[in-house]
Amino acid sequence: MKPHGKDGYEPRPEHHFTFGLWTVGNPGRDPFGEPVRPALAPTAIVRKLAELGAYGVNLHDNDLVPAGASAAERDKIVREFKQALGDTGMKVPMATTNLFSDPAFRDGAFTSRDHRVRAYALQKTLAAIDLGVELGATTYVCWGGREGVETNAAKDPRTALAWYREAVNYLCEYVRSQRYDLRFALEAKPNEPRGDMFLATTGHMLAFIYTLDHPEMVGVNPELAHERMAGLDFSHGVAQALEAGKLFHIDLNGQQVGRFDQDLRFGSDDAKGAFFLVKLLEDSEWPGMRHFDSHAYRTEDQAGVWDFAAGSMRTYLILKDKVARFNADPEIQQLLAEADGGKAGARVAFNELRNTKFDLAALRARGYAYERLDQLTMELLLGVR
Ligand code: GCO
Ligand code: MN
Ligand code: MN
Repeated sequence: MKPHGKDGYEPRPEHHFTFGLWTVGNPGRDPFGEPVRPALAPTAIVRKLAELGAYGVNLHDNDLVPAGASAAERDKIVREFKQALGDTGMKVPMATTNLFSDPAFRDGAFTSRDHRVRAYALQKTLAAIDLGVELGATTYVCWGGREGVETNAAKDPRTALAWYREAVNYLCEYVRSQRYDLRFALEAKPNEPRGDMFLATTGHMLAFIYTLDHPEMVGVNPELAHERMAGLDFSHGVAQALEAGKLFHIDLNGQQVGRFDQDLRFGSDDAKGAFFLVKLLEDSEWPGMRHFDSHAYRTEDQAGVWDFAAGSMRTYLILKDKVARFNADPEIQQLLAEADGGKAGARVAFNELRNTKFDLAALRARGYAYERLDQLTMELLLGVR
């Protein structure tokens, strides 16, 4: 599996890799320190990512158009940005709104206790939806950065959920009224920046979606780091979304369990977890965007940021190649087939099942050889197989 290029791991647009303007544009500010890198112009980001082989860029409203820009300023910025997209062939598949930086959102946006803040959040989102659609986006991510609490004295979580639902319903109605070709992808996070966030995991989000007026318009945007922060197996949440036809988008990165939101380079922390995620996406032939929601270490200068971006895509492609090897590995495949205990028959009738005699002694005594299977997987990943 070495199609083109030097070693077959060179990203190309057809791989559908995307980055947020806010990811490679992250200046390295953290709660303890100032930015360490200068801000990059969105047009410069577009050109560099195109050169590296990405398919597109995603953005928050304010990543492109600064808050408070006049209509004329907005139009000029958008025109120049479109020019860069046109010159490079880069796409904007996803757009979103920043509903967390403005101090007005300190108690949440869609779930703020103050109804005026909830209305302002909707107004800001409608404008961001218009911008996204203008740039060609067909997916709209809702990440409720401030949708949570530090104290449950603040609000009844059922009321907060009702406000949240009302907001998403309103947005769906807007998209329908405008006849936009746009679907929503809800992104869960367990905590940070709020003490606890509502709809903490992809599973919570999935259940919530079916309580909406237009569940068909809404799916999820699971993020690796967020599920790992909750100590969960990311690929299980993604699998559930895939199975339900609700994986509308994905945020790839790296994260150690039990830490702050690290947003590490994809595959840099847990190569094995990343491998099984890529396996899931590739085996299911998921057609969506491979979006990296992560940023370079704060230690890096600009060159390090581009190393980070190139490395994210390269790791994905290396893991994709490993997946093909795993699937074609006769020993691995044989172990899997043996674990099945022969071929399963069709669903049995109740009476037939009632009368079936199982060799329980054998079932109780058998092993599954998963130690061997995992070792072979590790050897494949470590490059000796
Ligand atoms: C985070 C989130 C964000 C969102 C982004 C798009 O933890 O900061 O992951 O990066 O994905 O705001 O909605
Ligand atoms: Mn995140
Ligand atoms: Mn994210």
